[in-house]
Amino acid sequence: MVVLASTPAVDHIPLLRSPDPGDYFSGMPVVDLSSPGAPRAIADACERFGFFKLVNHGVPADTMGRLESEAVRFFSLPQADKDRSGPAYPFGYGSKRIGLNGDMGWLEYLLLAVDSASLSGACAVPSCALFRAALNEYIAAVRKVAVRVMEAMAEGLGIAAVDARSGMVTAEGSDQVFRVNHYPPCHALQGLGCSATGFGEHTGPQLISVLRSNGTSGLQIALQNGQWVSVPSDRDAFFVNVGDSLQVLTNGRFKSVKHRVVANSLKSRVSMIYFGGPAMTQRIAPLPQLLGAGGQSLYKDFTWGEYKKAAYNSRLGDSRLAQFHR
Ligand code: GA4
Repeated sequence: MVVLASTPAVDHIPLLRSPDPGDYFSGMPVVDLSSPGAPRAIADACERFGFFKLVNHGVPADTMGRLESEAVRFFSLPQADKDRSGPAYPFGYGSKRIGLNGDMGWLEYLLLAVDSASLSGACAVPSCALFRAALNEYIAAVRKVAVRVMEAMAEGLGIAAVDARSGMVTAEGSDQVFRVNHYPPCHALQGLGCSATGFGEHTGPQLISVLRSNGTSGLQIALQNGQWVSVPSDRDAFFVNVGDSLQVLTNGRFKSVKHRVVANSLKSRVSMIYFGGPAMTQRIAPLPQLLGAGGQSLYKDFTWGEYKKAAYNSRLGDSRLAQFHR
């Protein structure tokens, strides 16, 4: 019998306790981006959870729906066709293997480079014109949302947007990444009380991430007391995460939130995530306005390029910020 090294089975994937209805997070902060209270609500959620749900964000349902259908169509292609869009690193199609150091999850995905407002011209994946068009339309829209959210964060912290570098994610040479994930149902574990890990626990290295899913649940976040809670899914909303770099910019005031995805045993989950990172040479250090009385940064100085390199040398679940703590 020939065992293909490129198709690890579920026994290579770490397991998690299956979520039950009691795990649903009842305290989810929901921010209406069109409301005057949004900046304060965003800053408050980022301090308490590093995470919030965003509604009234202005991205048309069509833009979200088109990308979802194109992604479903892509992931339904024969495996050999999808593999032609691989490997995942630096950019392209990947399956089950996450990062470069042996992490595995019950998913397949596309990891894509974003250039100014759209997919990088240098990245030929995906080759389908309709999928590329849907991606570009969605990315341009979600990127605007990311900038509005960063501006609101600054306002909520009482800092002028220009000083808070909310433009970092759109600055010349900014390092933006987009990922489309497909978590197939893991039928093999149905009824066993455990589930396959879709994407293992981690914090995002970037400034922020903006996620949307098809409405199949699976996303969990860790509260500050370490308790894992399930995020009730909502296909019309975005879910915003604070990343490690934003935690540093705010000198620890905003919390980079640990999160993970549990694969469903019955339904497919599709998610699309925009990761806003700064330019490689950008220095990541606390904003002077947030240094407080002592004026001390909690972190050693580093550039985004240095942090990203350290991230790719780490395992998914490692605490990447720990090595930059003073
Ligand atoms: C987590 C956030 C983004 O999905 C990502 C991931 C990246 C990858 O999948 O290649 C990483 C992971 C993420 C953090 C640590 C490293 C890098 C896998 C991994 C083990 C695209 C990113 O930028 O960092």
